[in-house]
Amino acid sequence: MSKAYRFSFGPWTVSEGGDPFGPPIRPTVEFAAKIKPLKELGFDAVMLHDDDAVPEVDRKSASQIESETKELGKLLDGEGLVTELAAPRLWEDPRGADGGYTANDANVRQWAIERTKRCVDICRYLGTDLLVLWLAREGTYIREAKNAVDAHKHLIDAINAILEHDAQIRIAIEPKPNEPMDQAYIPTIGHALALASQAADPSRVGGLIETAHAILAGLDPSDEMAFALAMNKLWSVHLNDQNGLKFDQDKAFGSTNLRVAFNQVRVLERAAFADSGMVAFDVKAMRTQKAEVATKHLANSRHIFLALVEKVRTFDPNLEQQCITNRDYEQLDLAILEHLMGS
Ligand code: 3MF
Ligand code: MG
Repeated sequence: MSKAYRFSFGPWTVSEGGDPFGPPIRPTVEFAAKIKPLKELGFDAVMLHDDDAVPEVDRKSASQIESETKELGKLLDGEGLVTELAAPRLWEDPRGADGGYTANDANVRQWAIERTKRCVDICRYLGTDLLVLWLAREGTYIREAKNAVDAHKHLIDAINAILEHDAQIRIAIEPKPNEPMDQAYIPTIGHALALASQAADPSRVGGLIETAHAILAGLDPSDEMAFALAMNKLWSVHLNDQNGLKFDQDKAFGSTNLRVAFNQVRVLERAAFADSGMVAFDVKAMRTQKAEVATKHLANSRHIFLALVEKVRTFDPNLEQQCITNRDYEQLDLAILEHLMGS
């Protein structure tokens, strides 16, 4: 029997509702107020960006980073929360306009690595060994802007510098095929794990799969997860939903396609993912949602996840085996649909 699922929360998922066509519509919630209701909502851990932990992290001394991070650690402790992971937010800094690790400017590449080392230190002070790299601007708007072969080598150099900085740190690459860039360099988990295999210590480089990112790549998220699981490289998940090929919607888990959600839960459940990893929801409240109820997307995602765990556990294994033995996948298809509909 696998352990109970543990859920992790990113403060950016409680947001003000701004979009490219309209300003924020809900007031900003301070970090401490965001994490306050988490336990009640059934969350166990937080995911942080480096500048959530230490604002203006680039301008702080090593000792300031240590003391500010440890202060945050106490706040989290007080709420009974642990830190799942931290991630360097390179994409919001003007220096990272052309990417960080793959920027054409060598000084920018150096800055990106130095800032990431600070994030590794933050991980250590918060008691986690997991650093996530979402390679936001590591790509191009036009192919001619960068030498793509060099860019991939720069990514390996950056990974090696991070690994060398701390002998314990593990890097989970979060692939995404586009947005903000027209084309990102590491669009799928296959790309991420190929990169991992070239690192100085491949055992410390793995992946994080986000539902919407896989769908944007035209792939099935459960198969992306299965690929990583087969290689013991699925170190976290960002569950959400996505209605086709458009901007990254970060809809509540299961909102668009319950069957695709079921299959993600099924692959995690069958691999006993709960024994080693946490489940996070990278979800966004609809812009229409009023401030008082702007955490429902998180609570609802967790609710649907747990309901689907039950659906996975209660699907008749004999019926499944019979259909597979008879190669009667039409029957299997119907049985799954009926099970999901509760009929
Ligand atoms: C973007 C994302 C990011 C990452 C986050 C964690 C802001 O599409 O998914 O969310 O998940 O930066 O590292
Ligand atoms: Mg994500």
